[in-house]
Amino acid sequence: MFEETIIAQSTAHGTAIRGMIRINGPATIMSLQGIFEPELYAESKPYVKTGNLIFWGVARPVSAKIFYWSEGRGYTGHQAVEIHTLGSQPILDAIIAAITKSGNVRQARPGELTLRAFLSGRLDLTQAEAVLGVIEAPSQNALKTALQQLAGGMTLPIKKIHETLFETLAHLEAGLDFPEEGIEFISRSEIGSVLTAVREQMELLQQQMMRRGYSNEYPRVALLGLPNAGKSTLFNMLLQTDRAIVSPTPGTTRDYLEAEILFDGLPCTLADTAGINAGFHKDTIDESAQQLSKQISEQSDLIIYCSENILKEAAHQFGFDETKTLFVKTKSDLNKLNDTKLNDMELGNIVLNNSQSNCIDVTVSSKTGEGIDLLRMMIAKRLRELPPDNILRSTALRCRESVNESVRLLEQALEMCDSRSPFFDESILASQIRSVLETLGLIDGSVYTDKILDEIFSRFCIGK
Ligand SMILES: Nc1nc2c(ncn2[C@@H]2O[C@H](COP(=O)(O)OP(=O)(O)O)[C@@H](O)[C@H]2O)c(=O)[nH]1
Ligand SMILES: [Mg+2]
Repeated sequence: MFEETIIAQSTAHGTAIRGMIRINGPATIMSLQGIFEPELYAESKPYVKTGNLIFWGVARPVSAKIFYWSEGRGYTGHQAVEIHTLGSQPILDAIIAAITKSGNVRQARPGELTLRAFLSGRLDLTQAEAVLGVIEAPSQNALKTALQQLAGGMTLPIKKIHETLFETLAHLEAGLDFPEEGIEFISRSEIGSVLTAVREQMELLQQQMMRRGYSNEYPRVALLGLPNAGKSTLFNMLLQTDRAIVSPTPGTTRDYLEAEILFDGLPCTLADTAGINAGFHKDTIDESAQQLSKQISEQSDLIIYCSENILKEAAHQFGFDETKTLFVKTKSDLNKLNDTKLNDMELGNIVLNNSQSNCIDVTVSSKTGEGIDLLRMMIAKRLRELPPDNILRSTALRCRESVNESVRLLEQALEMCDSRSPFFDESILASQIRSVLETLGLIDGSVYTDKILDEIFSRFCIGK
């Protein structure tokens, strides 16, 4: 496929001050003959040239800058140019039409340039995914994650594991080559301790992927609290719609709703959850709703704990992580008498203590709108403080299976190394380690299938 030369507009379609077109492949320079002045040559070093584009259909020459990369250089490692010129869409269309007319150049498919970069070893698969992560980053934090991954954030740990396993395999196989001499290049227990260390590194990777697999690219914010605390009303208030079903009967929200929402320009996924059951209905639906709340709180980056009477102990009872919780006192328009009554009903064994009120972060009323803006600001502040993830979600979802499978295969290899196991066959262990390597290779793309490539690169747009 590298014999083909491809072309694509890399800047967005439509009006812009500047536009950029990429050509990639062996006929790149040839394709610009008669189109760009002065004449260009396929030199051995990259260069930048300013000149004019001259072609049929546009009356006057259009000034342009050509950035040239020789074979072995640049993003893809192939001969390539970028044409930087006016952002006028008709001009960009005319350039592409003139260049493709020769028949030596065809339109690039989505993600084809990054695919070329991958196939020629300039990027591994996790980095290719990070390219998309950078382009599509919805926030500063998401961008940090993508840039870290692009810089090789995942490549390095996986390379290390690869190297260790390869080395072990080499020792093991060296021993297999000299069976008569009885030379042992590495002992069973030595292999065992190497594999134990590798397992630790892989488990770390596994944990990161599990965590990342929960959330989308946006941080997750969940409204939690007892039934009737006013979560759904607050959800609607924050969304300024009537998406959540609000009802005066406790425990109506048994499923949960999600919406993407901006707080001070920061995107997040806000989830309205089922109330945490405090003994209202002990039926099975409530148990599963409660389960769901617990799960959501674990998977959230920020919890908005809602209660008409906030007590830290209440959240404590449900096992929340207080460091990622905002305590919101709801229904501030209601009077104190009502509060006490509801509090007794809600919390049963927990006695209302006014000194506890200092754990309230903000007091709101969805009826009068009191405190809502402050709450929005506090959420935004917390979102800004979240640490960036170290793996993109798309990568985590794609690789989770492979990591789980390689941990499983590695564990089997470890069992073989156990001195208590009566059976030890070095060649079986060697093939087991090879399976681990092959499965791990799916992550960085040292092993790949057309299907994997298709799934990744079809998500790109043309010109990337
Ligand atoms: N007075 C008053 N009532 C509220 C407020 N927020 C919610 N409610 C009422 O409290 C009840 C339960 O609210 P809901 O949002 O369904 O609670 P959830 O179970 O936590 O989702 C409903 O009757 C709401 O109208 C508020 O700020 N002030
Ligand atoms: Mg509700």
